[in-house]
Amino acid sequence: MPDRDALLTSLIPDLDRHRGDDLVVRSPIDGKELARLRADRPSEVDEKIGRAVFAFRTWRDVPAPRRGELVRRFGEQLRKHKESLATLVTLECGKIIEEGRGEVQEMIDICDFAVGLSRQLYGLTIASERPNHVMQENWLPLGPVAIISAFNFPVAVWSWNSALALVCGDPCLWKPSEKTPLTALACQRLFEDTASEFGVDGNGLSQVVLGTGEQGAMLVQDPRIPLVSATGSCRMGQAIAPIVAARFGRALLELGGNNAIIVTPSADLDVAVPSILFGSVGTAGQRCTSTRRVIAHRSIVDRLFATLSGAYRQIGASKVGDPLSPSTLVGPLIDQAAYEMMQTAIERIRPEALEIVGGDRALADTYPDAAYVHPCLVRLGANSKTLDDETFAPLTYVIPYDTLEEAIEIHNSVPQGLSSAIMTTDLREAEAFKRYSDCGIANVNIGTSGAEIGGAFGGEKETGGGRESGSDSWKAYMRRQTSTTFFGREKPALAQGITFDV
Ligand code: UN1
Repeated sequence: MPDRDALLTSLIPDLDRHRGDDLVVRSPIDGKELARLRADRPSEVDEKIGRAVFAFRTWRDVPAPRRGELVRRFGEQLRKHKESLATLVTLECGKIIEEGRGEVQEMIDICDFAVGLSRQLYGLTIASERPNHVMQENWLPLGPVAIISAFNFPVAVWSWNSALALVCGDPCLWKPSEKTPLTALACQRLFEDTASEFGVDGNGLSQVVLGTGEQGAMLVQDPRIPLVSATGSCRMGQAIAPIVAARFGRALLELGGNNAIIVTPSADLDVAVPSILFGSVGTAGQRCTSTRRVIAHRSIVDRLFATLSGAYRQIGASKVGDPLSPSTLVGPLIDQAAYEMMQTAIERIRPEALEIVGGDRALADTYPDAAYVHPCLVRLGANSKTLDDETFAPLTYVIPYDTLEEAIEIHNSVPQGLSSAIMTTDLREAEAFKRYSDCGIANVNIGTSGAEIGGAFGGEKETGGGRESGSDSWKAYMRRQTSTTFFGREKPALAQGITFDV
């Protein structure tokens, strides 16, 4: 067990500046208090937005590759502090240390990606219909970006946004989850140190706004912020989207998932089972990409359920525990409320369940103030009611199917559309699935969680439609300008062949 105070003061030397009584931060490992912090007052949020607007005026004129250099150096800092930051991630959000390291690695990877991108913010050259005209597309910095992040990826999702926003020329305002503000302060500190060595005011380019929904709402409402990138529940997205739309801002939404894996008769179960287990019980089922449903062909569902339930029992018996211990695979839920939501979901499905494995509280004697659970696997019949809700916990339903069409119909029947997977060795099934899955992510022989940063990340339907991280997601952080230049000496022609002789 690391010395918690020593870890906090080494990563956040100015922690005292943030102390107060508004936010009580507890470690989900044992429910013990880590710190009490002060939330930003409305006037302070306003001031921070003003500072971001001011920083934008100079940052947008710094050449993009130079902006990339700052992000490169930030990536170096992250490499240097990977172990301590990963430990703080584990301490504050409860994911196992191996995944804490993975989360910081994801930050390093997106920094590398953004550095390369800083020399590739390409626009098009478009053929003009008029003689001696050049038409081109320019991608220009957008302005301050608000990043609202969730507890489960307390730092990686911020970095997907901030690394891209910074190379695109946009300062960032970060409102972390009230459950994980310490990791945000640690990242801010590393960023400010990097920025001051680089010779810019890091406190304008990136700022943390501490608080709850109230402070988040101020960012959402403010017309000085052209882009709000928010990760959280569908309910949160439904509240944010109309407010941003009413002021003609852009919202980039990463909301709930209800992800499924289809397992076909041709699947290699040695490939399928580990993917299902990581997706279902990894991160204690608290990823937006976690596997919530396994839709298995009737011919294999008995065998699959037997194998999975054996693994669930084994994990429940010996692999649930302190996430800092290297042998643990399932850490605690974030808090008691998450535990209660899981129990409510289990009670709701119980009348229809053919079999339920796990789901009860674990380690209650050792950690009376924390919420550890035995991961839960529920076997259902073919005609179970639609499982519309995302339960943010290790709770997975196994559902049988007869035809692939039916499997895809069950798969697409939920309101969310984030991640999906099929386990098959049949090329036809794989291609049909990619075509008809309605999700932003559709994997073959890979589970639903654990996406690489290089692809665009996000989903359709109630997941919100946003794409962040890789591919061309950077375009959300810039404004597109079409520019036509006439360089001839003759009288310029009008488009569409119009004559307008005076
Ligand atoms: C999230 O849970 O909000 O694909 C993000 C994954 C991770 C990111 C999850 N790279 O599971």
